[in-house]
Amino acid sequence: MYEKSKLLFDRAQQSIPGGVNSPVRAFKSVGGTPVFIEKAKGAYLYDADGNQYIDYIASWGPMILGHAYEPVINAIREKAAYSTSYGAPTELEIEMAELIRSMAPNIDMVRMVSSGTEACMSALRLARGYTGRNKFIKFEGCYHGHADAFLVKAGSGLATFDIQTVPGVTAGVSNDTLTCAYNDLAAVEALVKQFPNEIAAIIIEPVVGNMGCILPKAGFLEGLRKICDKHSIVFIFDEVMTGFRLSAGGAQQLLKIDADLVTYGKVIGGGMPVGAFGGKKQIMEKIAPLGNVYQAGTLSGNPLAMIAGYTTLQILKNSPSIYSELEAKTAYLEAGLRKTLDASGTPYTINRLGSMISLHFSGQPVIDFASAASANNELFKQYFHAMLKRGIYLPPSAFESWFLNNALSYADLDRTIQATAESLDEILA
Ligand code: HOZ
Repeated sequence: MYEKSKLLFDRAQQSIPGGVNSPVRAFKSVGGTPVFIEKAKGAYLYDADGNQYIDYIASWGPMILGHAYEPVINAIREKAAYSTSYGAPTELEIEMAELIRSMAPNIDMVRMVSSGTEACMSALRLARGYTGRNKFIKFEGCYHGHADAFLVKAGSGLATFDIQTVPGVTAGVSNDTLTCAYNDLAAVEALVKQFPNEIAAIIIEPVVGNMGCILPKAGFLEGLRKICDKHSIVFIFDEVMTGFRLSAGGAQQLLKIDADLVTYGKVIGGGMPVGAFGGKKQIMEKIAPLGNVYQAGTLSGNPLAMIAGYTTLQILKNSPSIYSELEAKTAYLEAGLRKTLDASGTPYTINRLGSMISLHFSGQPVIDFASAASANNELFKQYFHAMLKRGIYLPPSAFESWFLNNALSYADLDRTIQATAESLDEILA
């Protein structure tokens, strides 16, 4: 079933570390051979052996409209005829910035970069440059890309592979990274009291996707907003996963909370390498060439990346029904999974908001990293492989959110629910 993938994986390991260009793709924690993808269309992935899968990772978030979405592909094709990069400004970059501002109105200015990592790294530097302070608070199990400062108690691949400290990240850097449990407002208050006038920023995934999907408790984000206002701390929303996915205005709009700086990635690029950070004018003006907080990029605002992102965002902005369709489909999947899991008698928790959802094999509420980590993740590994065998491609880790795309049909969702029933029967027999 996976013969060609196995050969490709053997070959890949000769010249690519671990055979993959990003660790989360390696299936290392679930075991087995990663399937090598040849093509994708709509809601389906096709591997090198010709197997078809219903896709629940959507490239880890970006492909909200489905794969090879024609208006996006056509726009890229048309743009490519005019060259693939200029390293000089274009009108399209202005249009992109204006479109982002129209969708997230508290963003006065925005700078385009090429990844979510770059966006978060730059936003943190900017917050430090703006406040003249060094320390910042992040939450255990949140992942803000792989810049040094963020690799402390981080989620995603670091949680998956249980990497507690990262060789190469100096103590000097990580000493300025303060951490609290997600949803623990009292712990944040204590840190702010312990380090008066030293904390530049609080950065958070407003809805977490990097330890599975975890929702903020009522009042948690509002409480953080108040702390930031009171202590002149820059409040950064990492909307790399939630941006333009939970609503056209992202988590800010859905949860009705404005951050001071927001970072984007994934959906903003429509499947091309794009990130962005933006926010209040008085902060963004500190960025070079207006200010001295230096940040740059040869491929920032790249025309192919911009047209893919611009076309995707235009569609999302002009078709609000996409969000209600995605909400309805994900709620349908959730209800079907709950029914199936209830019938199996397995303890479980499902967390969901909009089109982000995750299943934890735990009878306890999953509200932070400790509760995500204490789930039966061995069972998740078995479930992952049983589903893969049935043509359902889930994230190969319990520490990742599933992302739905709008090309999924109700028949696909029914197949997924049925595959879950069969998988549980097989595993629990
Ligand atoms: N944020 C993504 C997964 N949690 C990143 C994907 C990757 O690291 O390749």
